[in-house]
This record gives sequence, C-alpha cells and structure tokens, in this order.
Amino acid sequence: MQLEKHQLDRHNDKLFNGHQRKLSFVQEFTPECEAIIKKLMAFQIGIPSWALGNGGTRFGRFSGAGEPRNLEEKIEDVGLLHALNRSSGAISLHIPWDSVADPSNIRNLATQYGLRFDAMNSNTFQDQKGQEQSYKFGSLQHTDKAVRKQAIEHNIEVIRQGVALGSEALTIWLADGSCFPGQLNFRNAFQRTLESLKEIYAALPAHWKVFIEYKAFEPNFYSTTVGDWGQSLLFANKLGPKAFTLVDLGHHLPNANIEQIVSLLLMEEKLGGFHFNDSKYGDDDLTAGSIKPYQLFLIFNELVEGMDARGMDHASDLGWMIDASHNIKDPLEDLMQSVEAIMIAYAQALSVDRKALQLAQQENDVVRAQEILQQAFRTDLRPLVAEARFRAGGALEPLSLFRDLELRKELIKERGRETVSTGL
Ligand code: AFD
Ligand code: MN
Ligand code: MN
Repeated sequence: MQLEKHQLDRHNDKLFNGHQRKLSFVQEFTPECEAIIKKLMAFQIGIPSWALGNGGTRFGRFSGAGEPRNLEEKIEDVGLLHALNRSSGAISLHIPWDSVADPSNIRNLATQYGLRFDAMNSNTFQDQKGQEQSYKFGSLQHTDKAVRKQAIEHNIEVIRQGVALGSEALTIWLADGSCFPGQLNFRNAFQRTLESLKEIYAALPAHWKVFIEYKAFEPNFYSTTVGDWGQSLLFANKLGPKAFTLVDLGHHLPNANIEQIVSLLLMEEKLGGFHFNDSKYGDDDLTAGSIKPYQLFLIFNELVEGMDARGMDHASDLGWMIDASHNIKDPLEDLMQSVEAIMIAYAQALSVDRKALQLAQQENDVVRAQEILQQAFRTDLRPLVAEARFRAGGALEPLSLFRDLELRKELIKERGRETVSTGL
C-alpha cells in the first residue's frame, strides 16, 4: 500500500497553522534551530524486520491482524512508515527469517520505497528445520567443532545475502552461555568464540563492519559469553578495525550507566551501532522512550558530544536501529512512537549548550551542569521534529494520519486477519 500525496497534503494543510505557531515559539527561544532541523532530516533509523508483527512472550503470542506475510510486505510496511515520518529509511533483516531467493527484486522494491538495508542479523540461537547440528549448547562457543562450523557458515551466508542487498554490516547476537555453574569453562568458551568470530571476520568484504551485540542474560541465566560491553569490546579489539560493539539498550543489568558506556566506546572508536528500545526490568523490548525518556536523552547527549569530539557524521557513522517488538500495540504505531522518541531525544541533545556545559564541568559547578542538561530535556522540541518531517515530505502528525486513514484496516483487507509475521 502506498500513501498518496494528496492524503499527506490534506493532513498537513489542516495542521499547518497550528504547527507554525508552535514552531515560531520554539524558534524564538532555541538558537541553531535551522542546524538542528537539517540534522534531523538527515537522521534515519533502521526498522527491524522482526518488529512488524506482534512479538510474543514465552507465555504465548497474540497475533495482530494484517501482519506482513513475507519480506515484500515487510518492506511495504517500512515504506509506509517512512512515507509517514521520513525518518525510517532503512530496514534491518534477520536471516533465515528473511531469506530471499531473488535479492535483486527485493533490492529494487526497497529502492522504490526509498529504503536501504541496514545491518544484517544472523540467527544461531534457534534450530531451523532440517538443520544438522543443534545450538542447544551454544553456537560459536560450542565444544563440538562441527556445530561451530555450521554457525560460522551461517554467518558467512548472511554476509553473502547482505552483499546482494547492498547492506554493509553484520550484527552477531549470540545466545551462547551457560545455565548452570560448572557447565562451561569460561576461558575456553571465550577462546572458541573468538576463533569462530575470526573466521567470520575474514569473510567480511572490505567496506563491511561486524557488530558484536552483548546481552547480560537470557536465554542463558548463569553466564553469557558476550555478556557485557567489556566482553564485546575484548572481541572487537582482538578481531580488528572492522569489528565494533553494538549497544542494545535493553541488554544491561539494572541501573547500568549506559551513557557512560557509550561515551567510552566512542572514545575507543569501537561503538558501531545501536538497538533502541526501553525497559523496566530486562530485555523488555518496549517502545523507545516509553519508560525512561530522560535516560534516552542522556545517552544521546553523550552520543552527540562524543561523535562531535571525533568529527563523526551523526547520520552515517553509526548504525541506528530499533530492536523492539512486543505483544499489545499495533506494530506500526509502536514503531512510529519509537522513532518519534528517538528523534526528540536527538533534537534535545543537539540543543544542549555545550560550551556552557564544558565550563560548568571545568569549574565543578554541579548545579549549573544539571540545569543545562535539564533545560534541554524540558524544552519541548517536538515542533522541530515535525518541521524536519514536513520539509522531508512526511506528515506533521504521522500517528494521527495513520489512524485517520485507517491504514491498518486497509492492510487487513489486503492481507487478512490471521496473518503471522516471522520473528520471535
Ligand atoms: C535479542 C537481541 C537481538 C536479536 C534478537 C532476536 O536483542 O538483537 O537479534 O533478540 O530477535 O534479544
Ligand atoms: Mn538487539
Ligand atoms: Mn534484545
């Protein structure tokens, strides 16, 4: 389904005057509005193919209606999202869930919607039908060489599929670890994983990156072989310049200071990519910004500061992706909310008075430092995000347009009620 230009225009015309009033108010009090709008327009967030259907929990899955039935329809969904918000110009695929026979067709389809392929994700945490070796006791860490070989070959196959689609990165998230004390020799598991990763690394094309994603627990509950940013950084350092750490916001132990992690990884030139989501407890995969919007802002504050310190391009030097999927919201509405929360946090971070903050830090003026950050966080910059979207050809209020046009109903008409999208 394609959004028609006249539908967008009618929506924007209706809201235009109100938007202008809010925008001029922000412009009056926020210097550098134009620069912020330009950066927002360039900033694109990758949408995970596995978030377009309703995710389940281990207690079950409530399917939404009109879920995409195949990769073509997933691309259609992200295309729709991107047409509405103009900030979702990339899709991140998960193999084998999204394996395709004809990548050139898929590539063309994505181009039609203005989408590119973000990092490719491999899957060695599930056994697939007909698979020879089992990942029950791990994949790249496995004691049996045959299992490791199968997992390595799978990752190389994912690179191959990614190359055909024009992707430039591989994300490896391993479920490897142990559930009980004594099950694993930690050093040997690390070494075996490193050896396996080296083989995958050797298969990367010259301009490709590999992202090593860490996670503290689940599905293993005693140890995880890439359990935190330290372990991921060890692997990335040992592998070489094309290997980076990927930070998934939901993969830390409670109260971890993610903004500090991000800052140091950037300093070490080893931050590669991001998975945005929010959580109350663990890897909850809730909508970005729904639980801890201030933390999201603080993370962006460090990202902007750290990237600027190294002269990095905000839009293209890191992989920005969402990794959220849950049970009860319309997945497209959920993704619109996530993208909006990310854009707001980014805009607020761009508006921080950096010079004043540096001075306050230098003088140990703690109160002033807090005031500067909270001034940015408490300023409503939503009109800037809307303006960026509007200038890029999107909707002033994507969510209301999605609802006004009853787009989910249209998708149900096309695809039916009982559709189930692939993913967890
Ligand atoms: C995991 C990770 C990850 C992985 C996904 C599988 O966050 O990025 O690909 O879930 O759906 O928790
Ligand atoms: Mn993730
Ligand atoms: Mn996760």
